[in-house]
Amino acid sequence: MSLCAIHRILDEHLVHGRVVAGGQIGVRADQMMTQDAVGTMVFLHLEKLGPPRLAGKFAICYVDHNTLGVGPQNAQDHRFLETSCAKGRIHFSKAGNGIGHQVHLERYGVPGELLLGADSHVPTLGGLGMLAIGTGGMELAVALRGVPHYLVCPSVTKVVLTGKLRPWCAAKDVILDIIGRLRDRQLIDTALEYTGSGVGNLSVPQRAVIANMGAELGVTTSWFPSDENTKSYLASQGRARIYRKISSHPKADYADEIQLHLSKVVPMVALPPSPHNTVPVEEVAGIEVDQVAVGSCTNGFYDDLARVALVLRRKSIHPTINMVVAPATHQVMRTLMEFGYLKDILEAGARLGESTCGFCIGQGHTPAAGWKSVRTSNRNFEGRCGTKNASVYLVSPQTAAATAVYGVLTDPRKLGKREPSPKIIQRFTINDGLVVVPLKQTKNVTVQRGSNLVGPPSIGPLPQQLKGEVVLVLRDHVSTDHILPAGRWLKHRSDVIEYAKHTFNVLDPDFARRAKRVKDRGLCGIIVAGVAYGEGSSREHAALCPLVLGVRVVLAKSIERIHRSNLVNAGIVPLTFINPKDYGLIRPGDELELPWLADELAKSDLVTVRNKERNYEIKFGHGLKPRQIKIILAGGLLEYVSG
Ligand code: MIC
Ligand code: SF4
Repeated sequence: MSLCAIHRILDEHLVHGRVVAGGQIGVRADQMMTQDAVGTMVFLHLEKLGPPRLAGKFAICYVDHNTLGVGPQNAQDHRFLETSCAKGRIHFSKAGNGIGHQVHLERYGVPGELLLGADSHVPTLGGLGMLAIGTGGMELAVALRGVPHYLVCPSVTKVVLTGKLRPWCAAKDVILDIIGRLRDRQLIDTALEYTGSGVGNLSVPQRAVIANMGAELGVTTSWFPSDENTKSYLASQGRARIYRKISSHPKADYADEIQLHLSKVVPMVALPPSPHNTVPVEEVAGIEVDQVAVGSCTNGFYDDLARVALVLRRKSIHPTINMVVAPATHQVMRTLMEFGYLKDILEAGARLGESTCGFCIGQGHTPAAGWKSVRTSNRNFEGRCGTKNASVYLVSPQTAAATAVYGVLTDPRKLGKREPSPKIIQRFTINDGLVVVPLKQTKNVTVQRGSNLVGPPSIGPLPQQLKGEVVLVLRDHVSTDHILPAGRWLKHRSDVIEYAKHTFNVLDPDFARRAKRVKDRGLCGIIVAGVAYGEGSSREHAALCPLVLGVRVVLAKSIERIHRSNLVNAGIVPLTFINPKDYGLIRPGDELELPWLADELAKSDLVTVRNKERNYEIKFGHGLKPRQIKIILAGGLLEYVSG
C-alpha cells in the first residue's frame, strides 16, 4: 500500500516519529502564518523565548481581525506587530490587504508545502494542494523559533467527489452537505483528502471554500490535489512557476471513505446556533430575514462576490434587508471594481465592508437583538456576530443574494434556470503594496509596545497534587467563542488579564468573579464539560484566560484538537471521562482532589479524581503523549522549551 497524499506530505516534512495514524510526529514547516488577534500573544511569547529563527522559511503576520479601531488598542497592536515583524524578519500584511487565508491563497501558498498557522481556518490552503494545519499561538511561536511542530498524525478519510455542480449550487453547499453527513462522527485527529473526477470540476477558490469549513468538523486538515486547475489559478496570480502536480495515489490506504455526487448537491443552510445544523434551504425557505452579509475567509472570493453582483444587477435589495458585502482581499475589491461588479452591488443598496474579517467576528455590522442574519461565513455560534440573541444562518453567496432580493430566506433556484457566470479572469492585477517585506538589517528597529500588551503569567511546575472546586459544569459543544467571546471584547486580545474578566460571559456572566473567589481561597478552578469542548476557533485565550482565573483542570467528555493542545501548552490538565455517565455525578461547587496527579500522569493512563464529601472517586483518561506530559509537568510549553 502507498501513502495517501496527506501522509506523503507529512512524511516529506518529518523530523521525529513515523507517519502512522495516531502516533505523535514532529514536522518542520515551510511556511508559518499568524494574524493580529492571536499574533500579539505570539510575539509576546517570542519575547520570552528569543528571536525567530527562520532559516530561510517564509513567515507572515496578517492584520485582518482587530481592525475596527474604536479606542487605541487596535492601532497599538498593529504597531507592535509591525515592529516585531520587522525585528524578526517576518512579512507583515497591513490592515486592508485582506483576510490572511485568502491573501495567502492568492500570493504565497505553494502546492505540496507544509503551512502552520495560528488560526483554525488555515486549512483553506488545502484548496491549493498545500498541507495547512492550524495551531495555537504558543505552538506557532515555538515553530517560529525553529523548533519542530508536534502533532498526532491524523488518520485520513478519502472523500470521493464525482459529477458537476448544478446551476445555483455552490462549493459552500458541498461542505454544508458533508458537515451534515459527518457531524456525528468522532473526527479529532482525522483529516479529509478529496479525490475523484469531480475535483476537476471545481476551481481552486471552490476547493478552498470546502477546505476552509472542514474546520467546523474539527478535522486536522483538508486537502485537494494540485492539478491543471491549480496551475491556471497560479497563472492568474502570476505564480505558475511554483506549480507542482500532486495527486492521491490510486492504491493509497485510507481509514475511511465517503462518496459525494456533486450534481446531487442542493442549496444548503446551517441553522443557528451551530454550523452542524445543516438542512436544504428549500426545507426552511421563507424565514423572514433582517440582514444579509457576504464575505469572510469562506466566501469572499472574486467569483463569490461577482455572482452576488450578477444577481443584484439592475435590481434593488428588499426594503427590509440590511446588506453588507465585504470582499475578502484588496485584490478581490480591485477586480470587482475593474469589471464593474462593485457598481451592481452598491447600486442595489448594499453597504461595502472592508477587506477584513469584520462581520464574521462581530467587528461591525452587529445585528439588532432578535434579528435574523443570513451570512456566507463559517460560524454561527451564540453571540459570535456580536449580539447574543441574534440568529445567524450560514449559506452560499447565491442563497445570500436571492435572500437579499426577496427579503426572506430563499432557494436561489427561484431566480431562474440559468445562473449567470462571472467573467473569467486570466490574470488578476497584482499589487502587493500592503505587505511590508522585512529588511535584512534589523539593528535600527525598535519594537513599539503599547500599554495594553500583557501576556500570561508563569505558573511554575505542576505540583504532585491539586485541590480544586468545580467552577462550571457545561453542556456538549461549548466552543471557544463561548469561552472567550470576540465581538466588542476582541480588542482585549493583547491583554489576557483584562480579557479574562470576560471569560464565559456569553454563558455565565458571573464566572470570572466566582473563579477568582475560588482562586483566592487557595483552590484551583475545575471546569466540567461535555462533548467537543473547545470546538471552533484556535484562540489560545480560551486556555490562557481561564488560567489567569486559576483554572488548572478540565474534565470533559471530549476536547477538540487545537483547544486540547492550547490547554496542555498553558499548563492546564485536560482529562476525559472514561464512562460518560460519571459526568452526571459532578455538580457545580463540588470540591475535588487529584491526590496523585503528577505521578499518575507520568506513570499511568488514568488519573484519580475524588470527592471526599460526596464520597465518589472517578478515574479519568488523559490520553496525553509523553512530550505533552512533560509540558504539563513543566508548567506549560514556554517553560518546557526554555527549561
Ligand atoms: C475565528 O474564526 O474564530 C477566528 C477569530 O479566526 C479564530 C482565531 C482567533 O480567535 O483569533 C480561529 O478561527 O482560529
Ligand atoms: Fe476571519 Fe471569520 Fe475567517 Fe476567522 S472565520 S479568519 S474571523 S473571516
